[in-house]
Amino acid sequence: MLRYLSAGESHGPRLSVILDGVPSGLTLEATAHIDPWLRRRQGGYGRGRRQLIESDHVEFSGGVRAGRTTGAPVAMQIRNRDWENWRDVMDPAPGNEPRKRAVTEPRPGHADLAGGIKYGHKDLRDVLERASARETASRVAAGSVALRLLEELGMQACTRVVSLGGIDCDGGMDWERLDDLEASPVRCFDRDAADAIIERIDQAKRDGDTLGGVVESRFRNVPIGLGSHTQWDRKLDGRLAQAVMSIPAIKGVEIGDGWRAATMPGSQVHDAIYREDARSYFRESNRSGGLEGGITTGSELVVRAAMKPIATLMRPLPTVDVVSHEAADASRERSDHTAVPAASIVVLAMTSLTLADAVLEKFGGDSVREITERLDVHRRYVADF
Ligand code: EPS
Repeated sequence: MLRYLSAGESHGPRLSVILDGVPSGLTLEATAHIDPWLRRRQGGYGRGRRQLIESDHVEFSGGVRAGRTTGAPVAMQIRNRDWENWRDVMDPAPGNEPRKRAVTEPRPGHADLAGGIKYGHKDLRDVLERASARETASRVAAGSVALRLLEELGMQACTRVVSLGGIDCDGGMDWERLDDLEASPVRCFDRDAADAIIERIDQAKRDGDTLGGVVESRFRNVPIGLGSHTQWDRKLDGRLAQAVMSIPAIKGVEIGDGWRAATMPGSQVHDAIYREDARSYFRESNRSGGLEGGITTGSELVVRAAMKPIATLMRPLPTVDVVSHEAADASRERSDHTAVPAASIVVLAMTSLTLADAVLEKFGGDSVREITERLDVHRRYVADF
């Protein structure tokens, strides 16, 4: 079982990540396998000035020796460079009252008010520092390790933006053009749509507004039989939805045709089954998104997520000051205008964690060697079934 935990505040000294259950013998190098994903998460058109300060990099503090995992928990740290500017505000030592840079005007759409009431904080910074999407850097660090394992076992992943600010930029999936996603400022294949999206982001910036969008993560060469139909909490579609829905600002998760399938007759939704000796079982469509009954079918796993616009508005919505109880403008923190391209990387991280967990559940193994052997046996079994 793969277990992930993180700690750390947006303007604290560092983020701490623990990933427990990583098998031994996995080649793992921060600069080669994790930092590139951290860099991608920091990017994308529409990010704010914070990303000019940060330069995310993972330092291992457990579980890795000489470029290989040992089977012990993988522990990682990511420094917040901005902490130097917040030492006084974030100091854990007693004192420091009245609070510097206290926040008392909750932002509609953020955790500020509900979290403040729940934990009893009138300085809402005690909530927002952890609710901040800075935390998603931890998810990407852990998810990159999970992805490394999936790739070692022969799977391939892709993540991209399919709409932003209401502009569709899907343009269809193309595994041959993954480099184009890296070059795209909004991580999509459709260049014309990308230009229109950039204009819309610039307009939102001028208006003091923010934008949401839809992202998609895919995996191919996924073994048949991950997850299970036998119990509600073992269904892989449910586990993926939980993992993705837990990402800040995600308000919807879709697998395969998702919402569209609800509008179509069954004959146009389900994927007919064929078999040829050379190919075993196969489908000519993949409207299920690679999952039937909570179990992987071997078709591409396709997960989409809808991200709402960021809650910090430079032209703020009305709110109420939690100390004076007077009407106020919601607080304005430096923030992003959109983080949809970044969210695509975070969705990939969370889906990778869930998928790697399901792989370990089915194929077990303390080492990559054991898992590979079991996977080979399984592939032969499927071919003959
Ligand atoms: C965030 C507000 C901004 C974002 C932050 C998420 O931070 P700051 O207030 O320091 O400018 O930059 O995201 C990150 C720091 C990150 O690395 O993604 C928020 O309120 O959620």
